[in-house]
This record gives sequence, structure tokens and C-alpha cells, in this order.
Amino acid sequence: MEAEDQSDDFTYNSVAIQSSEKHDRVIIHIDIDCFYAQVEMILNPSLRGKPLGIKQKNIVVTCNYEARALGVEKLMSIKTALEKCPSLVLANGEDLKKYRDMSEKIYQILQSFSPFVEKLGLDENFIDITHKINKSSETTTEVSGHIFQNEDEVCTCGCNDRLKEGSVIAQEIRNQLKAELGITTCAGIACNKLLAKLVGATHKPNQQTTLFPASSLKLIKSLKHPRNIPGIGSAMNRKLEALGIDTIEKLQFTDLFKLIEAFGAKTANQIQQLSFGIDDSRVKITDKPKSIGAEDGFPTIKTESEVRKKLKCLLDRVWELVEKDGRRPSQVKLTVRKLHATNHSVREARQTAIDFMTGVTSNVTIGPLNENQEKKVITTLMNLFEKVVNCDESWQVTLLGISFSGFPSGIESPAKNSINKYFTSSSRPNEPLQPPAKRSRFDESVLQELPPDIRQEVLEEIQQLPSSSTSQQPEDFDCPKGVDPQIFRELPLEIQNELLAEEKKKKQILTKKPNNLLQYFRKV
Ligand code: DGT
Ligand code: MG
Repeated sequence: MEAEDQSDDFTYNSVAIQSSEKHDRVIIHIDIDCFYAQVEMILNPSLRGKPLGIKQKNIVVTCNYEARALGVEKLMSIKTALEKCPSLVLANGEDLKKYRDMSEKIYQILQSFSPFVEKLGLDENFIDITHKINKSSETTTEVSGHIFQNEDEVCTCGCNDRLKEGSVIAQEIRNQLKAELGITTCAGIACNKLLAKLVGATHKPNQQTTLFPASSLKLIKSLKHPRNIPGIGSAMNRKLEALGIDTIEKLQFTDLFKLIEAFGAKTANQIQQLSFGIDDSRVKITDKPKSIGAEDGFPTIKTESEVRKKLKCLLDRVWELVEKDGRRPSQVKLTVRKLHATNHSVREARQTAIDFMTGVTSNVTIGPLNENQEKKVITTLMNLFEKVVNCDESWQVTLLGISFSGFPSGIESPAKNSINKYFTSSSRPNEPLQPPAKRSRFDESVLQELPPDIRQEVLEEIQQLPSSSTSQQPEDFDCPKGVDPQIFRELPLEIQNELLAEEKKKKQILTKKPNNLLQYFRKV
């Protein structure tokens, strides 16, 4: 396409593509300000007001805004950070537990505003509050916080009023997070996830910004380069650059067939839509993890008694997480990394059923392991160990991991499952807990209040919930090979996507199948 043709086509194309998108949703994206640093300052208020960096190995993974003002940046080496800011105070951020705990508390508060909360890594959440917007409201609400470059263009579908109301709810959510947890956040309010995330980052820290759909192209074009679109990771970006696509506008106007050749039809369509700010992926209710575990690496271990000792420490750590989760596992898995004489290491895992809580019904919340139960788990794990390592010969291991899975399905643990919690009627408190027919305990009146398309999706989701407590849930989710799923789940989403993109690339080389756009704005 000739350069001089582009502006006309741009108007035509963007209107054509935009008109295909409805503005009927109100989505809030919440991102915690300098997350790890805030947690450290909350736990140790004497750090407040000082430039603070959080270190993992030799990197400052994040820093507070005082440190940023003095030139420290996220992911800077400690050496450079200290050169920039000699007064930088460093806190060790290698134990993620405190961040995980705070993340969970944040999630609980968000869920009290809407059941439609999607957690991204530890510090980001999308909340769909469309069903909370008062459609009959005649009073014009003022926007709470900033408006992204509004030039009084008003869409006729009423979205501006809905988004204004959304901004008031976003402010309430952020106020509550501050009041209850002392944590400050940024929020973006828009009619889809992509735009909410992008607009939330335009005013930082501790601020919120609303985007009216008429300004969405301005926002997306302000990103300039396709790599700045969430969901376009480095692998995809390299491919785009190889095609000469190095601006958002070029991506918008590249012939779709050219993109299809490179990425496959689905991905090609999605990335071109994203380049116009269109994202119809819905807020996917975050489910409980399918497995809970931890791994520990070390120089070498050569005796069974050392293995036993390590497993005991690991079990203490992992069981604390299982207890917090509240569901009873029925499977345990042991992962071992063996070091061979040739100095190469191999990971192997074995899984088995555990019956150490026989007699406890699946609806009962679990507690700490007693001595007998602990012994039983360790014996089970040692049996698994002997399946992986031939203990009659000499051996060395450099990593051990324990993970529990096979949790009861959501339908059978209503108090713990977000969607169940929301839709379970509280009007029949004395009804005995019976194994329900699918959907039978969902409060139909709440369902009726939802917009029809969301209601349909929720109903489909409810139908898909597994109903057997004994069936073992699949362990795998989208996690690259060789990466600890627990750690992977907690990485920032951009990094998850990059790893997934690399993994996908490897698979494609093997299978020669077309590419797909990743997890980020996946339509479920
Ligand atoms: P913000 O949102 O700009 O105010 O600052 P943060 O610190 O909240 O940054 P964000 O939202 O990108 O990431 C959330 C937390 O995740 C951050 O506090 C530290 C951790 N994190 C971010 N990027 C990386 C990374 O590349 N590696 C590791 N290990 N952790 C990271
Ligand atoms: Mg953040």
C-alpha cells in the first residue's frame, strides 16, 4: 500500500473495524504500585521515604518511586543501581511468600466487588463490573480520576456514561485496598481488557485513568511499536520485524494474508485487531491452581537420610500452602533432578495417590498434618524416590520437589470456589449439603441480573465444572517445559507470554503447525 493512501484507508478501515466492536462492557485493570517494594514497606514501615530496591540474585527486580526518582529502574543490575543511587536500601525479595500472601488478600477484596476477577501474575487483576452498572441511572456521573485525551467525542451507545460509573467503582475498589491493606494501586477503566491495561499505565503511581472508546485509537497509536502491545512478545515481535512491521500503523495496514502466512489465521486476526485496540477476550474467572508444590535446588545430596530431611522441610513449606488453599489433595508427586557421572542432569517425576486422610470427607477444610500423616507422606515420597533413583548404586541429586494435586472439584467445595461462592444461594442456609446436580445450587436470580452474553458464558462455565471429587485433575496448564509451574504462574504476564511464545516456536518447528496468539487476551 502506498504511503499517501494510508490516511484515507486508515479512516475507512478503523471505522470499519471499530464498528465491529461493541462497547458494552466495563473492565477495570488494577496494577499494584511497585508491588514487592510496597509489601516490604508495609511490613517494615521504617523503609518508607527511603529509596528502596528489591533484589533477586544480582538484579533489582523493582524499586519504590523514591528510588525511581533518583534514576533506579526496574531490572537494573545492583551494581548500576548503586552507582545511580548510592543511598539505595536493598531488601531481599527471593522469598515470594509475603508477595503471594498480599496478592491473595488483594484478590479476595476484588472478589467482593465482582465475581469476574482474572488474576495475572501476582500484581495485576482484571475485573469485569458490567453487571454492576446501573443502566437506568439518569444522573450523569462525573469521572473519578483522569480521562485519557478526551476531546468531547461521545459514542452514541451510552458507553461514556457506563465508563464514568465504572471509574467511580474503580475508585471505591482502590480506596478499599488502601484502607484494608495499606496498598496503593493504579487502575485503568475501559471497555476491553487490552485498553484497560494500557490506559491504566498512563498515570502512575496511585492514580486511575478512564478511556472513552472514541480515544482508543489515539491510545493504541501512542504505543508506537507493536512490541508495546501486551500479547506481542519478543518472539512474535522478531517475526513482525522480519516482515518489516515496526510500527502500529504498519501492523494495522499489513495485508491480512501476509500475516496469516506468518502466524496462522487466528493469530493474524488477533494481532491485527489488537493493533486497532480491539480485544473481545473476556475476563476469565481465575480458578484455584490444579497443583500446589515447591522445589528446592542444592549442590548435591548423596544419601537417603539427607533426602528424607530435605523432603521434610519441603513438605512443611508446601503443606502450609495446601492448608491455606483449603482443598484436600488426593495425589502427591515427587520431582527429582539426578546428576549423572557425565555431569548432565535429568529431571524425573513420579506421582501416586495418597490416602493419609482416610475418613475425612471432601468438604472438610484441611488442617496441619499430624505426626502420623507426616510420616505417611514422607514414606510415600521415599517410595517414589526409590522408583526414580536406584539406591543400590551410587547416585547424586541436585533438586527435590513435592507437589499435591487431585483436588476436589469446585462444585463440591462451594466456600472455596469463586463462582460457586457468588452463585450459591444464601437463602437456604439449613439445607443439607448434597452432591448437587450440575447448576442446582447456583442462584438463578443472580444469573438473571447478568447481561445475556455474560450469563451464557457463565452458564457454559458452570456446565464445564467437573463433578467428580475423585477424578484426578490434569496437572498441566500452559507452562513451558522445564519451568516450575508454581514459579511460572507468578511471573509477570509479559514474561509468561514470552516464555510461552518461545515454547510454541519450538513446538512449531517440530510440528510445522501455524502459530497461535498466546494466552494474554485469549478468548475462552
Ligand atoms: P509498577 O507497576 O511500575 O509501579 O512497579 P511493579 O514493581 O509493580 O512492577 P510490575 O507491575 O511490572 O511487576 C510486579 C512485580 O513483579 C514487581 O514488584 C517485581 C516482580 N517483577 C517484575 N518484573 C520482573 C522480572 O523480570 N523478574 C522477576 N523475578 N520479577 C519481576
Ligand atoms: Mg505493578
